[in-house]
Amino acid sequence: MSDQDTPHALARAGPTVTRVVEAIAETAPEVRGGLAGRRMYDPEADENPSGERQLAADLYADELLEDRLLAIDGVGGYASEEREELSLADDEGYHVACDPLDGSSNLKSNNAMGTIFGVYDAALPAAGDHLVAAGYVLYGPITTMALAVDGHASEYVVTDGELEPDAVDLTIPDDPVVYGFGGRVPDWTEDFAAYVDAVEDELKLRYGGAMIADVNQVVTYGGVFAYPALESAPKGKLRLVFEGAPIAYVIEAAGGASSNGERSLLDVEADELHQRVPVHVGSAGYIERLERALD
Ligand code: AHM
Ligand code: MG
Repeated sequence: MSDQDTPHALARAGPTVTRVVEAIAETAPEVRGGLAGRRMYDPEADENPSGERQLAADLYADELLEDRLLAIDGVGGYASEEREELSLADDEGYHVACDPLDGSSNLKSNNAMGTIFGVYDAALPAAGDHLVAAGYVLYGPITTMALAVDGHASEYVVTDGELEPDAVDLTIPDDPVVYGFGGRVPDWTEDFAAYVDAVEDELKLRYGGAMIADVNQVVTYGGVFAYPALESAPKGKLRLVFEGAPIAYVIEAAGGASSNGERSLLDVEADELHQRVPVHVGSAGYIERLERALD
């Protein structure tokens, strides 16, 4: 523990959530180590439930996580972006939602990617107010995990599948620096494009095409990330249960804010497991301005 008065995130977790987080950390080197030979589309695979082609690496990471997480006592279900249905171990217990390889299109160009997870105390689909912990592993030059539990966010280095004990407190800095917005510019709504005009005058662009890596820039330097509603896709691209809500949980614990354009992503109803949602997260002032701009 880095500071006795402010326990880091994992120290705030109960026993089952601790096992979930440790299992994801243990799986991280295997996921990373398995990427090199799995950069191609899986010839056997269909599309994922969102209609996207799956890489061999997407399926590999999904199967590893399902095995490890459902083996934990107290985990009742596993759901992922890569599978249509919830996998059930039991009728009771926490349900864990994962995006096993977020930003996997970056694998071809060898850029950063991540694994996102959310631990819900209700059967999925469930809204973000049922999250008891959430986080992400970032496969960058270093493997790190950002974890939020009980309103507190910490970053760990993952070494040989273990979380290094020296956690760094994650608090979004006061003076925002970076922005990154997804979707094709001509496909943005007029109101969002007007907001971007103002943001571009104030912040510098950092966009790499993997939400985890782009959000981690915002957590580190302050600023705003969005994958907004598009003219061609009014609900955007990202999925609420696997991506939007877990990221919002981390960002809000780090002192930032999240929005679907109207309200916190943690307050958006989850009607379907794979439903999409416009995602805007980052420094609170930028999210307030975004909501005013889209009003
Ligand atoms: P994925 O989970 O299938 O990889 O898709 C999500 C990714 C996000 O990481 C990223 O923000 C977005 O898709 C980028 O989309 P695009 O390549 O269409 O700009
Ligand atoms: Mg993703």
